[in-house]
Amino acid sequence: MAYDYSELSQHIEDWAQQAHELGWLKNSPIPIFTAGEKNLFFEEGWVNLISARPLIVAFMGGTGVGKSSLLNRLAGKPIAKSGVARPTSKEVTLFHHRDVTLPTFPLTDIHVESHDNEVQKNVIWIDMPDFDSTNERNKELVLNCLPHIDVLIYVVSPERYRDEKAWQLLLSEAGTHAWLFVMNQWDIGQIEQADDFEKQVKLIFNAPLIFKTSCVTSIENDEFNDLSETLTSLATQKTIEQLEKRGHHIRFRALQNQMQDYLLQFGNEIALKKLRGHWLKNWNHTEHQLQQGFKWRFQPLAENFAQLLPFENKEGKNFLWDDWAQNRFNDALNTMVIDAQTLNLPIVPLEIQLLQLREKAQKQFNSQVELQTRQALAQRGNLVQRSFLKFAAVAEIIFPLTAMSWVGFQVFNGYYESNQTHEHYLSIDFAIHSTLVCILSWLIPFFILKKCQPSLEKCALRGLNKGVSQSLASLNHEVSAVIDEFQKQRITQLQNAKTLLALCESITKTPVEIDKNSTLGRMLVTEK
Ligand SMILES: Nc1nc2c(ncn2[C@@H]2O[C@H](COP(=O)(O)OP(=O)(O)OP(=O)(O)O)[C@@H](O)[C@H]2O)c(=O)[nH]1
Ligand SMILES: [Mg+2]
Repeated sequence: MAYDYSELSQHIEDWAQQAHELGWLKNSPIPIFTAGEKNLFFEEGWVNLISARPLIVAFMGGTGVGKSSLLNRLAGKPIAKSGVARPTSKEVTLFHHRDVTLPTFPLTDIHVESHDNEVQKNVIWIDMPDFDSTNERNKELVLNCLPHIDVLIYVVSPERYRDEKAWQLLLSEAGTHAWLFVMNQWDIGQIEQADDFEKQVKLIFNAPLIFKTSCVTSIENDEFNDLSETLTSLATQKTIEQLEKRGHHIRFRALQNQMQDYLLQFGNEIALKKLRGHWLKNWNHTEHQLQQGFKWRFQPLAENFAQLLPFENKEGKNFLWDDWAQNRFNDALNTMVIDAQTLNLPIVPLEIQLLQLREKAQKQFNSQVELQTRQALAQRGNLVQRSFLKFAAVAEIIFPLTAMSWVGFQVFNGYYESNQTHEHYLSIDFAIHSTLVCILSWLIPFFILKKCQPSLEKCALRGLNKGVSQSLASLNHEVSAVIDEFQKQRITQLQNAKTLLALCESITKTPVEIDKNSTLGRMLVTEK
């Protein structure tokens, strides 16, 4: 799929931005994403007679090597400040054909001059301030311009061809631009100096194009015209397209490298598995500690319940889960975060989710324990106990009634029989026994009910025990759910990152073909 650099870089930037905000990436997205496609030095839809966009060529190098003098020579008039004061140039001078429509520059310190030389129509020449002076603003100006330049002319003088700062810039930017080299002030140069400079440049470029020029005194072997012709001959649609394609390629590769760095920040599945294992161990210890720490408060709390006193303690705080318990829980969670860090997992998304859990732990724990205790009080005893007690309550009514009915029947029957047989009516023994049967049939179930009914205090104790165990288990469950969510988010982020990386790779896998023996090829560092 053909993909526009700015479109993909925007996707990556958006993705990296949200991933950074959610804590998955340590640093905010690198500036390469925001470099954008828009060139600083010409308007995209400019109206003129030129078919291709102009080639943007800039002089760079240490102070006093003659960059401004070279541009002035090209212009045939002193358009850029040149002099003995160091550094001389503090602004960018832009020299262009009048047909080229220039944009409104976002940068200040840009001085613009135009010409009507048809030969130079397709080239925009730029004189930049020095890169090695003490003036930081100059350096910043150069760095701002760099991404928008096609060809950099590295200017040195016989005296200053080993300039460290300019050389470092060349090293870091070698792969991203096309380069030409100029040894200016050749009127005062020695052949050994030129050879030494060439040797130095060949450390980076296979067959560099080096021109020797003199801007003050005219000399026989001056190569200024060759330099100018080389550049004007390069300002064709084909070269510009090749350079642009290569530029995209390089930037996609930079995006790709950045994405690969990002992927490393997500940790791996094995680390996540280990994190779960560490948490379980850690929690077993904390859970035991918490249970031990709560126990001493069970008895006074159960007594409070038995007397139907309010649930809160004197300070009005909820019972059981106090600062001590919160600190133990926080310690356990902190240990997990440290473990995650040691296992190279991103900790911020984990911390964000754990924060909610830390905040709600007290409320959740206390309300769960309270509910369990209330339920235990409402339904005293276990199922067997409760069924037996129900039976005893029914028996307390049924048994005496049955006994009384039986005694009544015996009394009636005895009276009837004694009338028939004229024998004694019921004996004293019967009266005593039947009274006893009636009393016992009520007394036994009553006694069972009285003795077997669990006390409120006992029920409260049972409820507290059960509530604490259940609430701690549910806290553990919630932490596991946080790890699950963390894993889920990690997979989603990783999938998005891998899709974007695959897009970068699909673009960078075919290198831009430029003949390395051509003029342009000699100006480029071979892509690795
Ligand atoms: N001998 C000799 N002197 C030169 C040549 N080119 C430039 N100069 C002198 O070198 C000095 C510095 O020239 P500039 O063109 O201002 O140098 P620059 O590289 O633009 O310097 P900055 O703007 O400070 O970065 C001036 O005095 C020029 O006259 C040359 O070819 N030969
Ligand atoms: Mg200058």
